[in-house]
Amino acid sequence: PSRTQERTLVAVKPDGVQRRLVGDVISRFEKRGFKLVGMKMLQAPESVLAQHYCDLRGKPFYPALISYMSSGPVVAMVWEGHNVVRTSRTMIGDTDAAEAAPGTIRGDFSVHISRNVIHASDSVEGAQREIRLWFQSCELVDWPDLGPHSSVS
Ligand code: DGI
Repeated sequence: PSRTQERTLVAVKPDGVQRRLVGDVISRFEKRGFKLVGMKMLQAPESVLAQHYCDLRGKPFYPALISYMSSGPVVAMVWEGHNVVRTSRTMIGDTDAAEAAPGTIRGDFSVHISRNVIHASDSVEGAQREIRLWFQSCELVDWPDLGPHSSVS
């Protein structure tokens, strides 16, 4: 049943929205077989960004990171499926664009770590924390998956 499936938070960052990459990102996750259970466009509040990146407070790039993430809307999504946290990290590629393999989202669309197009949670616990931070539970839709991926557990 879908409720026992893993979930992750994916967000197209302001540069990705500006560059019209939202559709491509959604398409990659859909084609991979993951199930979209939440999605919204928003201007991220600084309080959300501060909690989202609390581990990085104190890093020299932190102020620029918050300013970049506030520079325009983001598209936040919750994707569900077997091993979705780990597979999403593989799909987005290395944090540093120079290390991101071609074929990954960052490897195809980014040249610099500070404009790396997309976020995806890096652990199951992190994903749970981030989903709670970005979405209210009523914004997540538990629709029945009748497709070819429904029996994967
Ligand atoms: O989970 P990731 O986004 O792959 O990486 P992270 O959680 O270590 O860092 C969050 C974001 O902070 C990352 O997507 C881009 C930015 N960042 C991380 N390390 C650096 C950085 N930005 C700059 N300019 N320099 C860094 O060394």
